[in-house]
Amino acid sequence: MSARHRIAALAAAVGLGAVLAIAGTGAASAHDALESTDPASGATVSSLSAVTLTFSGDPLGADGATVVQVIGPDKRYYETACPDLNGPAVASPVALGPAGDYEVLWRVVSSDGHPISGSYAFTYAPTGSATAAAGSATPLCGPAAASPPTDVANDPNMQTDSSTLWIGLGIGAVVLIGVGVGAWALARGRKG
Ligand SMILES: [Cu+2]
Repeated sequence: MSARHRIAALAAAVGLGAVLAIAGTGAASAHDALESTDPASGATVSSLSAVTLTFSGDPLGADGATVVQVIGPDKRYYETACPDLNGPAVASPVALGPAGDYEVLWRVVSSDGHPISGSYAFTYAPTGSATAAAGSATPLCGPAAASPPTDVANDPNMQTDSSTLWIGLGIGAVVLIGVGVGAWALARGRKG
C-alpha cells in the first residue's frame, strides 16, 4: 500500500470521526433551549411580580419536574408559589425582598424527556417605599440542595447540559483513533 493509500485511509477515518462527533452534537441540540427570560439576564427592575422563562419547545410538566427558585442577595428564596407551566412558558410568581442581585435557578424537563437546567441573574433596584418581602429560608418548590451552577451563571445560552455533546465527541475521538490505528496496521501488514 502506498503512502497515498495510507493518507486516503487516514482521511476516511478522520471523516468518520467527524460525522460521529457531529451526530453526538445533534443529539444534544435536540434539547429545548431557553429562548428568553423576563426579566432578562443582567436587567435591572424596579418592581417584579413574576419571573417568566420561555423555551424553544414545550417542557414536560411531570410532578416536581419544573423548578424555579429566585434567590435574593441575602440567600433567601423569593418565589411565592410553585412555577406554572403554560406551553413553552414557565412562570413563577415572586415578591422580592432587599435591593440587590437576584439569581434565578431553573430546571425543566425538555420536550425530548431530558432534564435541563440553568441559572441567570438580574438586579432589583426598588424606587420609593417598596415593601421588602421576607422571603423564605428554603425554596418553596424543588430540592433545597439545588446549588447554583456557578460556571453557567449569568449566561442564559449555557443552560443545556453538555454531557451528551462530550459523550458524542468522546465516542467520535475513540472511533477515529481506532480506525486510524487499524488503517495504519493494515497498511503496514500489506506492505510487509
Ligand atoms: Cu435531549
